[in-house]
Amino acid sequence: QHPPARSAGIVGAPFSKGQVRARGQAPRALVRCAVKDYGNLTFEDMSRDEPLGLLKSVRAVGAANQKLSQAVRAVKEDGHTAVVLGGDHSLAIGSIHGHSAAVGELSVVWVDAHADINTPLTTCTGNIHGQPVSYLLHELRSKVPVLPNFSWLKPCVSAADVVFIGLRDVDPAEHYILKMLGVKTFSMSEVDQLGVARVMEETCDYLSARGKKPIHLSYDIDAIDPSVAPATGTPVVGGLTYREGVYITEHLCQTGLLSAVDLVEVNPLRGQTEEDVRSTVSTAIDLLLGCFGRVREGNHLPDYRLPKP
Ligand code: HAR
Ligand code: MN
Ligand code: MN
Ligand code: MN
Repeated sequence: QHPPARSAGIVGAPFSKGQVRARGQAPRALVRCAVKDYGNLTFEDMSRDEPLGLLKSVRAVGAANQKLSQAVRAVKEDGHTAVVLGGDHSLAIGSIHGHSAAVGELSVVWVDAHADINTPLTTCTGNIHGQPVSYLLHELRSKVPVLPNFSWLKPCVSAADVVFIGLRDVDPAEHYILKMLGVKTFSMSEVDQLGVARVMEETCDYLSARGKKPIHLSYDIDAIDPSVAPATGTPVVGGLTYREGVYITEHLCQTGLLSAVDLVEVNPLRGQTEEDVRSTVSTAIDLLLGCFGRVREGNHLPDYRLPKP
């Protein structure tokens, strides 16, 4: 039988070895709507996972993403919109790879304070959550060495099919790469200049000019201002407002092309207070609901009828 038009298939990926700070189990706290729940993936501990140069937890990140890729592919083959609840942003490697394995060429909208496009050779931190985009791009194939537990991964996204929104903490090497590849970016400066409505208009026009491909939204909660979403590993001042953040999801939903969503870097252990955690999680939930058709004017089901007196 065929799943309904806007069903979500949710995969929990409580994986945090793409970064170093304390880890939290965000995923289950986020789940709320009428969905097929594929459960949380479990990731075995790697006993021997020594750093490779600066690179941390390479084998664990590689194995976890291979598993996630298979899970996302299965969700797509069942006909759902895939939702991946992180976990850190390194899991976009498996999520986007699995999505592309199921449906082919993708448009990617990357909403983030960071560009996450360091290569293993340009990273200053060694954290793989700062690198996933470089692993996925055809254009960077020759710049990314083959890493242990990553031999399953083939680049599957073209630089011209990616749009970044919300950038405000970009490393020099990342800036160089973005310029070299001519990647479309809307930093917070452009959000200020154009307004979020025009940013989304231009994002969708730009992507659809290359064909109406399924959209993969990779949403890092740190794109949102830390006054609203503080419980995250690498908060950066000057982010999207709650309203701008939600608008992005509403706009992408109404394209009808939204095919998979990652919601990452929500980390309850990084909140200073209960209220920090609550506002971060509730913002993440509202972003997901926006992806699935909730609009602020209100919603009702098509068969709703007024009660008769
Ligand atoms: N650019 C830095 C690095 O490569 C920081 C990346 C950071 N954090 C994230 N990614 N949350 O979006 O490590
Ligand atoms: Mn990120
Ligand atoms: Mn980020
Ligand atoms: Mn549009």
